[in-house]
Amino acid sequence: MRPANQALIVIDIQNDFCPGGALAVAGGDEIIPMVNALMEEFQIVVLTQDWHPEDHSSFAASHPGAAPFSLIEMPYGPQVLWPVHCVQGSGGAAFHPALRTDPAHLVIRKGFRPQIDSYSAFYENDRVTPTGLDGWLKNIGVTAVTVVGLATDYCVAYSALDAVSHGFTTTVIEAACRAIDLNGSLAEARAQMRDAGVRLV
Ligand code: VGL
Ligand code: ZN
Repeated sequence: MRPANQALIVIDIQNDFCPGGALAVAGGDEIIPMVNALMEEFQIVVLTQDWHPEDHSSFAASHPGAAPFSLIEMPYGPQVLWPVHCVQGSGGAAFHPALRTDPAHLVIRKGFRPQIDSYSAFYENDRVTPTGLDGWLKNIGVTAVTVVGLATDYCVAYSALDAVSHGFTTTVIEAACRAIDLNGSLAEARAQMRDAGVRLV
């Protein structure tokens, strides 16, 4: 068992990010046995769940004429337009049925504000609107986090970068993650994490 100051953060292992889902990450479901086993090792386990209203501004369908995976400029900066995914209450937004959810102590839902996307478990994409996770972890004495899940180059990377910048000793277990890898996004995310002091193992 890991010490009580270490938390496991499991990012977005939802049907829509697994094969057959609306924004499927190749091999997304392959990590589930490893993640289930990791949850047994940690005394604090947090799950995140991407949780969008049906007309969310990160969906290409909300922007007439825009193609999925194109980029637009939002008030907070560039934003990839995604296929409709993880709509609140839909089957696609549910956790993958093979993922054990009973070991979780907290489920953070993110991306529920219509005008802002939220990749990180800590902050929305405007980089200032918090989810509350930083305070929750610090309040219970967590100083180190291990991040796993989907997708390595978006929600996992953004979460790990926020964790390390907020003072948590941060590790990403790459074998327990899978990437979208859009236009070199995986290499860029790995370099950014490394430069920021995230341990990639
Ligand atoms: C994610 C794109 C859009 C993720 C979520 O979980 O990495 N990516 N929403
Ligand atoms: Zn999303």
